[in-house]
Amino acid sequence: MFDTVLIANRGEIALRVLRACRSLGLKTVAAYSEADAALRHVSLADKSICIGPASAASSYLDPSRLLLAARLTGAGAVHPGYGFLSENADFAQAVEEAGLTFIGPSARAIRLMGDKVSAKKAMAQAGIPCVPGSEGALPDDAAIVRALADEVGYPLIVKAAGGGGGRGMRIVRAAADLETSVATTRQEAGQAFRNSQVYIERFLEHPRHVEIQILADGHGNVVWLGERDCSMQRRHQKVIEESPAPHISREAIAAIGARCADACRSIGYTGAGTFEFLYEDGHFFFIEMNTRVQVEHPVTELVTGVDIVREQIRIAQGERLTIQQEDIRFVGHAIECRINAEDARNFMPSPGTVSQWIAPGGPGIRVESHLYSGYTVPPHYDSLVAKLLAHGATREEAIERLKVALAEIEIAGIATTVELHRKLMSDEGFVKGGFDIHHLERRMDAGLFDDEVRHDR
Ligand code: MV4
Repeated sequence: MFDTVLIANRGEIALRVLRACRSLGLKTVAAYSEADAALRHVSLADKSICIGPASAASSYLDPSRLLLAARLTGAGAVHPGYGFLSENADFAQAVEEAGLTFIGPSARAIRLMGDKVSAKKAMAQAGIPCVPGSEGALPDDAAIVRALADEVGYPLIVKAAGGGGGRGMRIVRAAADLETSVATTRQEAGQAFRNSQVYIERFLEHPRHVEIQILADGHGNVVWLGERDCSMQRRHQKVIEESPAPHISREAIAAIGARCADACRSIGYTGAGTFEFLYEDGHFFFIEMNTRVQVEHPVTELVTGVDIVREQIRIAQGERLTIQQEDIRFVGHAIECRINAEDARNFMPSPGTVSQWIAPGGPGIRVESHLYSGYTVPPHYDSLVAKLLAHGATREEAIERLKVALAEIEIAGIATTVELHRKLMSDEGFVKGGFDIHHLERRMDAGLFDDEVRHDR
């Protein structure tokens, strides 16, 4: 079994993985790009190795460089974090074929879920409720497509089998637009994903995004760890996540959670996983499964007390889950604010040197960040620089704690989304809870930042 883990990622998640490794007595190797030598986890790791230039394509996205780094440093396992190669089935397979352990599901499971058509088929088969749709990829025959679309009804959404996370989709509101929309989505999908297969679903107009976290070991043990409401998003980028999802009954969550756990057992899934659902009018509709650890996993850690990254690594070691479903108690309410190095008004990236970083603290506060005073945020990668979480006995207490923390947090030298979060903590829709996936964009269009706009004039 492995005693050294290669961390094939950067930023806050690399630090999170390093901490989990240390808690298990494992050694770590930081594989970093030329732009990332100053990262916190690179200094903390037992070994570090530069894998290439700043460009992700020739560093964090290059399987051969990561495998070479593992070989040169004696690492026996690879943790991919999120993004980059975390959901690349070929990479997971290459890691296994090199005699190393991929800390994640099998390449087969990643491949199954990476193709959204096969994922939906497998889940429908396993008893998971899905958005009504074409039940498979669309054929080439225009008349058959027209008939399928009439059956599904309008508005509908055309999605690429190789897409996901908001990439490669197109809404169709009338039959007259069907043929061109399908053709264009197909064409774009062929270019972007080298897979021109597309499928259709009924388009839900005002859903919430509610996801279920699961953990599965290699001994047939599977637990569901409750849900996260990720409806507060803009341009498919989540901004705030929370658990429990406001105004959804615990019975409904327990029912869908148990179904997700059963589905994992039936397909032989192992590792951490997230079932993404759209929730509308009291019903859950499966859309995708994520086969990686997610940015927002600490929300679930706060309400369950389970260390998800530690469990991921233990599962990869062949160990059993440390918890059973009966042991899991959902305590209080947790909310995460994603803090990005961006101008909150237009979400333009704002890389640069952080002249001052002062992390907030206090009861129920958790901060996940690689920042330190003097650190320079490079322009080459995702702009997430910190996650601020609060846990409270109630949702109201979690919001109060976030307000206190957001008032004292200091990130000087770069623009961040801290001010957006300060405003959102007092936004009527957010405070009520249960808003849909379009709320934030609606709210920003309606002038959430009007004060600043006036100052600018
Ligand atoms: C949908 C939908 C409405 N109806 N599918 C966007 C991200 C990707 N995971 C799937 N997405 C959507 N699929 C049907 N049948 C609306 C969205 C959607 C969305 C979903 C979750 C979070 C934010 C979103 C923002 C816009 C659209």
